[in-house]
Amino acid sequence: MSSLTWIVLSSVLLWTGAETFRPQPAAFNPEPGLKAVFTGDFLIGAALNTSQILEQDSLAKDLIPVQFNSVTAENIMKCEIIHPGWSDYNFTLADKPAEYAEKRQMHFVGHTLIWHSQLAPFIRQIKSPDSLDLFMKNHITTIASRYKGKVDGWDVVNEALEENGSMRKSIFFNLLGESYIEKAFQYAQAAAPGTELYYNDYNIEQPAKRAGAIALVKRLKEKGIRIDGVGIQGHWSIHSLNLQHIEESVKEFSALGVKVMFTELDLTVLPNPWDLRGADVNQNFESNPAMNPYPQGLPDSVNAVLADKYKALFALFLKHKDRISRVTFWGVSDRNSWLNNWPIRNRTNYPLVFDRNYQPKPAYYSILSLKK
Ligand code: 9MR
Repeated sequence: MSSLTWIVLSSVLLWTGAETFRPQPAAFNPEPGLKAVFTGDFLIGAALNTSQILEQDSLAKDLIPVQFNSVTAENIMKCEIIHPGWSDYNFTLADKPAEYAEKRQMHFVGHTLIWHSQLAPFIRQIKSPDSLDLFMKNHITTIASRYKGKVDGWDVVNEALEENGSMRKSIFFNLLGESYIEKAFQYAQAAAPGTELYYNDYNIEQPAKRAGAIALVKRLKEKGIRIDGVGIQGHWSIHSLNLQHIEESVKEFSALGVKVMFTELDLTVLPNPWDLRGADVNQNFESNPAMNPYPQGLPDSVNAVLADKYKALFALFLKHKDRISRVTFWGVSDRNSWLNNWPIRNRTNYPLVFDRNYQPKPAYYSILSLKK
């Protein structure tokens, strides 16, 4: 092929937009990463999706072990995957996060044993308290025993409270009453005595729900049932981050003698549809461009607000580092965040500290700057 033909051919290919000719962004792997910078303060974790756990995502593969020292499986240890039928367990995928963490000697959080959501369909058919109790016992015993010595801490019960602090009317509560929480922790204790046991929920930094979580922890402790930590999920917004509530919660939970951890941290930058509800309940949020204002990229001004909020949050975490054992982000990069699809599908959100190409955002540097 003459050089002229080669030049013409490659120009045509480039002009037609063949992706393969575009250089991929280089992996970003600064040493030290977040985990090293916060060593001695608290663990820095991330929830990993399946392709990250299976190391099919090459940028993530390099970045995760440098930045994080704790992992949580975002979905693949949940009931619907791990326990699809009464006596049917499927560990093919669920074993992978344990292997991932073990290979890298990372702290590993089991998420989650008892949760009303992402349940296998057969559980909805259970009508008697005894059968549901037996399900809980089998489920927790089988799973917690399998990962004994591999899982460092279990989210034993997830999201058992309503916003007003009362018990959520889940299938577990409806059939077993609030004692299902005690049973869950007792079954977990019996199966994995050396593993930390947590209660995990969102919005429990807010006063009413916080009071419900405090009462729940106290009930367990009064009955001599072990609970080691409370996970405040931390799905927050740059528009309404309430540091005072968070600080009060850290103090009040740790005063109960449990570790406090932030287990699912992300900060949405997008408008919240519920704020607009009063105006028009029939509003079609899905097709409303006002609800997805940054499809092409986050303006610098909003990126700066995100960085400021993360900085203030981590400054608070550092202030209470003696009470906080772990801070886990709910995802690694903006590309895979669940917040691109909730509460409205197909939006472009920017809630994490790594962008869609796993490059650090101003928020990443703002967090690191606290330790300089
Ligand atoms: O991030 C998870 C998302 O991929 C799932 O579709 C969703 C299903 O309910 O669960 C998300 O993770 C949730 C976590 O397990 C518990 N706390 C709230 C999280 C965000 O919904």
